[in-house]
Amino acid sequence: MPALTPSAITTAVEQAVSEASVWDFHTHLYPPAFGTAIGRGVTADPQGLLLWGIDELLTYHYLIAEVLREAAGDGLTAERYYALSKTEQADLIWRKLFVEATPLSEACRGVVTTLTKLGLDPNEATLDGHRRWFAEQSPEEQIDRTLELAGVDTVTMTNDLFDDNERQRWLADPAPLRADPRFPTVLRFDALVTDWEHAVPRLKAWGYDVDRPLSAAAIDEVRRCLSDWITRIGPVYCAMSLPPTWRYPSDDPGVRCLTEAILPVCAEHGLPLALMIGVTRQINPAARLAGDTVGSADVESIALLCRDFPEQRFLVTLLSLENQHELAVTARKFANLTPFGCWWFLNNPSLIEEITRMRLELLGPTFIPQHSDCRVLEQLIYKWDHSRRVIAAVLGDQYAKLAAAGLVVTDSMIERDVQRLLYGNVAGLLQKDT
Ligand code: REL
Ligand code: ZN
Repeated sequence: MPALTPSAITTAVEQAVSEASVWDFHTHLYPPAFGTAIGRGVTADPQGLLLWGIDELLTYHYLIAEVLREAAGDGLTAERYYALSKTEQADLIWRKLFVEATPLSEACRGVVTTLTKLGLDPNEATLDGHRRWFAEQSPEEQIDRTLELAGVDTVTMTNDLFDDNERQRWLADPAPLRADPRFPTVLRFDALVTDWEHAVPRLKAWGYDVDRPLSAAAIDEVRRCLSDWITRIGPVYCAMSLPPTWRYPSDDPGVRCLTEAILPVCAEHGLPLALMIGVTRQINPAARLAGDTVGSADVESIALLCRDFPEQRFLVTLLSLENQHELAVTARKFANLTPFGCWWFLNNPSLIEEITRMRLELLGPTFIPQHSDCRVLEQLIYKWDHSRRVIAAVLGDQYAKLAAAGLVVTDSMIERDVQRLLYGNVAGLLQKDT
């Protein structure tokens, strides 16, 4: 293949990145079998887990945090906001953040990108027309349309053992919940490691004979619980999020649960473990989901865990910007550690650019640049559109530097790398065909 010129490199990278299929490594999205509240032909399930449509897009917790700031001068408080109906909440957010103010933030711009790509006008003064359009779509066709527009092939779910609503659905009938191969499952169980005291009564109520001091018999019961759920939901990996205060090693029952129950079960089933570290939950409880914040994690704890469990594959994302360099360097030391995504407060173009550049320079193509963390289906459209542009710019610069250094940069080289970064690295780690 002929060497590409500098301007041909830019075009080739932009095209390859915009056209590549994505495996989204971490989302909070679900297929319609988990229930949904709206849509043509739907039996409305108000507790349904599939969130989609204009009201959900606007009441995303990122935008709730923003309207609470924007409208604080009008006397809006979290209590007053949550006392409104969902329709009223969405109307308020539209008016305050999109009509009376310019939607300058990344989360606001995301709504603009999403509506435009769906063929809807983001300049409307009210939401009536948008609501009518969404009500006419069936969830199935909206999933197909959204995945097509976003260029996303696979949407990894988060299936939380401690979520009563979701657990009941799995206990009732698991088959339809794991029937759509576009939505692989993930077993998530934060409380086992972050809140053992509260996990104990829950596990007991589910028929697992555990105790607070975590006796050897209780460890066996935690293992039995995890194995039962792995059999029931068939996850592609296990996952947990941890606070910035999390440390390893430690005598803490949560850490013992990790090393004596979770990691042995992951090993037995050949499952990777994802650690999402750096979230302090509910710093502002009144704001509910919008009330979580960020803190710096202890990267040495991750290094020691990777050292002590060399056969275990760890996928790690950290919430604070300050941790990113140390994480990338730690990944150079431990081949069983893969950094993934620019999580939550880092999912902004300026930060994605800095982090992706750093990871590429330190790790080459051996990381997962992004995951969407979407909670609302159509967010896939903007999150991947915005991230792809940044990833293409960073990659393009790196190829240009390589070409200037004397390497023959070709189309097939670019296509191979882009495929790895957006799909193949995830598929390889989860041991699926690429
Ligand atoms: O999976 C998590 O723990 C977090 O990503 C979520 O709790 C968070 O609310 C999410 O919406 C962030 O993007
Ligand atoms: Zn998440």
